[in-house]
Amino acid sequence: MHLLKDRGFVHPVASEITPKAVYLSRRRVWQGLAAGGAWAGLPALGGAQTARPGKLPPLPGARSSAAGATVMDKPTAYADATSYNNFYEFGTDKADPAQYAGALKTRPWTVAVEGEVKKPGNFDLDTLLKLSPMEERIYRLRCVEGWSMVIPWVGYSLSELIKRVEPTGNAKYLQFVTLADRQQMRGLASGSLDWPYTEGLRMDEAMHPLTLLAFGMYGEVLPNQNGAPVRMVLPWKYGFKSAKSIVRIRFVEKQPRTAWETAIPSEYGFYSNVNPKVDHPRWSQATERRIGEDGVFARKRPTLMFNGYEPQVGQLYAGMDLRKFY
Ligand SMILES: Nc1nc2c(c(=O)[nH]1)N[C@H]1C(S)=C(S)[C@@H](COP(=O)(O)O)O[C@H]1N2
Ligand SMILES: [Mo]
Repeated sequence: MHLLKDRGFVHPVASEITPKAVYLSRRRVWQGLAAGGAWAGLPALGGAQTARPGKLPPLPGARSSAAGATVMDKPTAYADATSYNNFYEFGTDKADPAQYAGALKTRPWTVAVEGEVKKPGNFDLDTLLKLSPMEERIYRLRCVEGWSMVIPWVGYSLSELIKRVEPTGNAKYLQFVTLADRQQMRGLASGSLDWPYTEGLRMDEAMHPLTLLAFGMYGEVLPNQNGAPVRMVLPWKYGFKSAKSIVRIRFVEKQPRTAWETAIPSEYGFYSNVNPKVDHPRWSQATERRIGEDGVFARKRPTLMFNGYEPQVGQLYAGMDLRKFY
């Protein structure tokens, strides 16, 4: 996949970040409201912490008790978080997902859970939504390109799902496979990655309480461009580990291939933990720019080890050479 580099599709350095205006067209808003009926069966959960943008059906969650789940930083504006995205299935420009992800049909939706588990199965979205109480978790998300956001996600720990399918002793890793449908995703026509987009985690990472299976953000269901109807959020890893629009979760014995590692192994590894001391081969990872803090005078923030979640996750990597396992 060297084509990727040659065509300039690979993550560029985000030297200038100018979030575009919100691209949610009137049509998208109406689609969202029309879809509201489908979400009406959800239990009403009180305690939402975030003011709703009023764009999509509500999906509130109670404030999470998971350690490290509440960040004091100010959340990124909804308009920015939903208009500056990486979702290559809809194009490689940051504005493409907001413009084109309206074509994604998020209902009906099924996630196949298979492989080294005693209870494999196809989980439809309604089943997943009711599997565990919804929690709101404010997480930092640091993209490998050098920008970051702070987003109030809604979901629950992936461990809740993992426990229910009862992994066998051979289950050492998880692979996440996301939707690849040419009818709905115009970006698939370009060879920017080997589709479907895949990601992976070691079992202990997948079981960590911070590892979130997310269905919503800002108190509402996920906008399509942010990975509707269900995605991962791994706050201590670079953003590309957080796979969007998941259709399959595979429990496997060997470390699975991932889309970015396959495309450019010299630049993207399996672990991809946020680490200010390990530079990307083409740029430094020591600092980051927070989306929404624009302009020439906007200060760059120092990037924190494990994106600031070191107290929670550092132990997972004790004794590992993080230069080697990047
Ligand atoms: N299926 C899929 N998931 C994906 C991507 C993608 O291109 N396809 N991009 C990743 C990258 S590089 C980032 S930074 C985050 C961005 O998530 P956000 O748009 O919700 O901020 O999604 C990740 N998940
Ligand atoms: Mo990213």
